[in-house]
Amino acid sequence: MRQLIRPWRHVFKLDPDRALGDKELEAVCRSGTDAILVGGSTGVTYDNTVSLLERIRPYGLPCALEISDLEAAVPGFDLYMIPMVLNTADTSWILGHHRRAIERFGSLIPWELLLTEGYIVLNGDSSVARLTGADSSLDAAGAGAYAQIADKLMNLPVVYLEYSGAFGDMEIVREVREVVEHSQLFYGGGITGATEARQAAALCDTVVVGNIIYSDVEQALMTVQAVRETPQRDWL
Ligand code: 1GP
Repeated sequence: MRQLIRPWRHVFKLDPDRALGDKELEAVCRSGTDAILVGGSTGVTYDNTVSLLERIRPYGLPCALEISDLEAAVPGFDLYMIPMVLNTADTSWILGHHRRAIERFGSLIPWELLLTEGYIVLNGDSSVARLTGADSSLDAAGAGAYAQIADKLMNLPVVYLEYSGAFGDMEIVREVREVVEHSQLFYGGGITGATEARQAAALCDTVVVGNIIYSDVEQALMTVQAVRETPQRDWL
């Protein structure tokens, strides 16, 4: 599964709990993005996840489910991304929900389709920060330390810098870039057009675009080309 996501430079994240018209969904799926990630912090259910998957499937691009609620573990995705929030004191978001999932689903879990994401939640005003009790007041050294825990101690395939809803501090992102050697570095948060998309793409392996799809799909579509045109710099 690491190989499947390796080439992903641009990903659209779709929230099953938010309405998106057929025309807009088609534009997103035909935009040239590398993959669709389905996920959200609240209101994600089995039924709304199934119905979104059914609408995306005809377009034939890779489709991953980011599991944030056990009730919404829907079969049929290409890949399952399992968040572990590293910067929270609430261990249920690191191990607790994961333990419950394994106790509940046991041998039904398709381990070969799972990838773990080491989440570092950096926007204190976001739903994900409130939900998980994340300590978002980290400076660059703190974020970099968590990133190295994911990259070097835990050997996680993905480090996810999550600024959901607000464009991040690129100095923090840059410092994290410099210390992450093996994990694929995802950035998500507040990308509303080409300019932010380019900045994030220069520093990160994979750029995730969410909210703007729902408020200005044309701007969202511009981010695909912007990411494509941006070379990843050689940071190390
Ligand atoms: C959210 O990282 C993604 O989980 C994308 O963030 O919705 O702010 O684009 P936005």
